[in-house]
Amino acid sequence: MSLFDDYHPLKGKMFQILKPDGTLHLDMKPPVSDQEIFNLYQKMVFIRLADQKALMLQRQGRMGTYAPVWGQEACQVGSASVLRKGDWVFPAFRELGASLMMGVPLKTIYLYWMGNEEGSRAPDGINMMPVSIPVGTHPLHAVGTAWAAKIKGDKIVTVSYFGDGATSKGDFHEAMNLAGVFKVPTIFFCQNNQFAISVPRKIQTASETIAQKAVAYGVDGIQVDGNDLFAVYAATKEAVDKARSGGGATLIEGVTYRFGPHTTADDPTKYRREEEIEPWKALDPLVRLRLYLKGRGLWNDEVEKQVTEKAQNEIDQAVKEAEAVSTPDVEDIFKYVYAEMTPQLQEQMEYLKGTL
Ligand SMILES: Cc1ncc(C[n+]2csc(CCOP(=O)(O)OP(=O)(O)O)c2C)c(N)n1
Repeated sequence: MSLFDDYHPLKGKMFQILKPDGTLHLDMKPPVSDQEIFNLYQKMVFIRLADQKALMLQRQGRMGTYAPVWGQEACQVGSASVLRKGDWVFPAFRELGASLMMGVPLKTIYLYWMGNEEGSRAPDGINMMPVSIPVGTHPLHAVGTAWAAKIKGDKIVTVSYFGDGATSKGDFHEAMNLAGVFKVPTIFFCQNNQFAISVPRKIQTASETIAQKAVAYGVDGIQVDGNDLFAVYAATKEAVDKARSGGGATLIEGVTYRFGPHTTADDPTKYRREEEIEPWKALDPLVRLRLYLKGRGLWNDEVEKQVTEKAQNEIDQAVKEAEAVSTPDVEDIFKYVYAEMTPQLQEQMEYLKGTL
C-alpha cells in the first residue's frame, strides 16, 4: 500500500511522523539522516531570521511591502528539498523559504520586495518562476509546463505553491482537472495556513479538507501536518517519485498556521484573537524540530547560537548588497510593457514624472 492509499483523503487522517513534543510516532522514522535533518533545521532557522529581517526593513521604510512566511517553514523546506535540478517551482507570494531552497539568492528576494524588477529574475539554471500576486493563477502554468515535459519525455516535475484561499479560484480547479486527465508530473502544494487575509479556512470551503478535492479530479491527495518537516518531506518525496515515473499529479494539503500578518499592509488583530494563536505556538515547526534534535544530542544553546550567528551574518550581507543596487528608473514601469510605448503610456509616464 502506498502512502496515498494509507492516507486517502476520504479516510480523514492527517499524516504526521514527528509529534509536537519532538518524539516520533510508533513504527515511524524520519525520511532522512540526522545530519540531513540538522542541515534542514539550519535552513529553517535562516528562513525565519531572513523573514524577520524583511519585516523589520519594511517597518523602517527600507522595503515596500512583504508577505511573511513565519510558521510555514516546514512546508516549504520539507517539500522543496526533495526536488532535483531541472524541476520547476511556481510560487505564490509567500515563498521566501521555497525560493531560498531552490537557490535564489536572498539579495534577489529582498530586491523584489524593495520594488526592483530585477528581483523577479532567478539566476540562470534555477527554475524558480517569479512571484504570482494574482491569487491561484500559477497552478495552471505548473500544469502546462509539466504537460510539455511529459510530451517531450523530460523526467522533470513541477510544483505550485498556493494557499487555502487559492482553492476557491476557478484556475485551481481547471489546473487540477487538466492534471488529472493528462496525468501530468505536477505537485499541487496547498499551504493551508488557516486564512486568506481575513477569511478563515472554515468559510473558504464547505469541504471537510482541502486534500479531499483531489478525489473529484482523479488525482492522489493527502493531508499532512505542515508543521512536521518529516511528514512534509516524506509525502512530497513520494509524490515527486511517483510523478517522475509517470504516475501523475498529487495534491498535498499542508496544515499550518500563518503567525504573522497577511502582508505588512495587514493588521490581523482586526480578525483573530490572541487566544486563537496560542495553541498553534506549541506546534511551531522550528520548536518541534529543535526538540527532536535535542533528543538526539544534536542541539543545545551553543549550537543554536552558532547557527543563528552564521545566518545573521549572511542576512546582513544580503541586505547590504540589495541596498547597494541603485533604485530603478520610474520610466522602467512604462518602457517594457510593449516593444514601443503607446501614446497613452507616454502620457501616463509624463504625468507621473511631473508628480515626482
Ligand atoms: C485574483 C486575485 N484576487 C484577489 C487578490 C487579493 N488577495 C491577495 S492575497 C489574497 C488571499 C490569498 O489567500 P491564500 O490563497 O490562502 O494565501 P495566503 O495569503 O494565505 O498565503 C487575496 C484575496 C489577488 N491578489 N488576486
